[in-house]
Amino acid sequence: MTKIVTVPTTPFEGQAPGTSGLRKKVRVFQQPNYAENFIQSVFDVVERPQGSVLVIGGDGRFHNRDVIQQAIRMAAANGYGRVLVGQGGILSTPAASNVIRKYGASGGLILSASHNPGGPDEDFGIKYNIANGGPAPESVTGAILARTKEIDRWLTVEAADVDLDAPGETAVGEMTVEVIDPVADYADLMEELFDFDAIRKAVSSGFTMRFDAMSAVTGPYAVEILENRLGFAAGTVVNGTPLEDFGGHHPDPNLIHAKELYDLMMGPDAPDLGAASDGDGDRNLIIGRGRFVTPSDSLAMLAANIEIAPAYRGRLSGIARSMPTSAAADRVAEALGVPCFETPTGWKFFGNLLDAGKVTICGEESAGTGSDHVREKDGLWAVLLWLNILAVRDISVDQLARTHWARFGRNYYARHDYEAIDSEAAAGLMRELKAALATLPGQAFGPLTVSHADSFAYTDPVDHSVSENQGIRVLFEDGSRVVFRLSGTGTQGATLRVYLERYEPASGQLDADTGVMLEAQIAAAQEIAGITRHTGRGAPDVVT
Ligand code: VG1
Ligand code: CO
Repeated sequence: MTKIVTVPTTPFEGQAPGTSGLRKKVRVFQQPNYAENFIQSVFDVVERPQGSVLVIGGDGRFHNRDVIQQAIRMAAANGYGRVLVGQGGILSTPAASNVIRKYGASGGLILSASHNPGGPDEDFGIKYNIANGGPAPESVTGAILARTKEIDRWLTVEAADVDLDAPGETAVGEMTVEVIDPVADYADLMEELFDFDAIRKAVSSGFTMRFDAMSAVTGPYAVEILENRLGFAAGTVVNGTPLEDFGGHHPDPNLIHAKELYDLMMGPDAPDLGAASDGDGDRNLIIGRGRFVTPSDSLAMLAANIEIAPAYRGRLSGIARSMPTSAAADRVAEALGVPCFETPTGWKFFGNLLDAGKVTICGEESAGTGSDHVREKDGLWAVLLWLNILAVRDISVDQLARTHWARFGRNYYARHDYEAIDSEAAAGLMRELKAALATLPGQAFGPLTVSHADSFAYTDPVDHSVSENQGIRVLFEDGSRVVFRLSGTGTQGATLRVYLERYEPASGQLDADTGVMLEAQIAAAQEIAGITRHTGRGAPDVVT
């Protein structure tokens, strides 16, 4: 029954699966054998007993259903016993992580390009998660990449498409495919973690919110949890129907792409809380009435208050943040007497720490926050934790932020992205920067003097694996810093990310303008890296 497709002349011309799996234009994925070779490479290298369970789901973007049908036939030919697939081909990234863990799957394929736009001319992506529910670690993605370079055949069975909209079981070859409710398990998990009664009470006393699902995957989850289970008014969730092209927008919950939400929250008709999530549901944006909370601050504020939520009471073991994320969380860890870990960018680096119980909450500056409840960052989880804290403390987002800064001080923070720049120019910039590292300490850039500069390398505290070249850090004597990194998730040219940070103690200016506070760091970054000289760009495309 197994059919072998040989592809001797079209070896996989992929890139290293980056921070989050493989991302390319849809047209690239539509080439004959392209997605198949990648999926087969995964099946060839990942550990799994014969007859294993595989989870498949995606964010509903264009091309989702086609790849799911092909992946199902290939799973059958590769000896899987059962595939669990979300109804309609839908599973948010955190929901997929939960399904993998809950049903003891050997892994899962998550089809998404996250916050990248969707549609026939836009982006698609495939990512493999391992049995703990988290993104495959570098040892696995490295093996997948090596396999893609030599693959010469993929296996499939001849079978009709499965009806992805009809819940229930179908046989495909010797394998069983079960179409599952994508929302129920996840919503139940959230109800176990948080004090839904307290939130419901706040809602009935007039607490209001808007959740912008950005026409991406979280719509059905948000409607079920926020409107049906927590009692928020119908219409609280906007853009709640997943669309194949996300309505033509970037499903990226930041101040640029969620501008409408931002404007609402800064205006006279703002509800108490504004929130949004990205294409695949793992990111979150939090805006209070008149108060935007940076993701780095959100991590620190959630960590400081996490024990308010029932499932976390008395069990904050540690905090982890990615290197470019601000050090706001470090101050909370210090005050609470728990360890703080600094990892490279990408959720896969949190997996071992979470599995070993070394940390309970983790986060990234790119709007990702999560905990040990799954092994992915989780957008709605962060929104619910905020809701739980605000409801129990009976406090506004703005008040909470001010109280936090008055205790811990404030880390002013911004990220400047230079998108779709020439790949060679970007590589040249990083190369030059790296070569100059040793000469930087002691040099002055305006009012700032460099105290330390390095290329970030990380040794995993659990398996001792080493990851090098994870970004250039330049620290200044006043404790501020700039960080330079090239994105691993773009699909066009290169994206340079410049991360800027400055700490202001509790006795300092706690309500100043971020752009003004970071002026010296912005100028220093330009001078140190020669951004304009290398890229021809005078200003960043996106500031978050
Ligand atoms: C970006 C973010 C990173 C995040 C990654 C995946 O990576 O900076 O923090 O983990 O996206 O997020 P990069 O390499 O482009 O900077 V998602 O929401 O795409 O799964
Ligand atoms: Co995402």
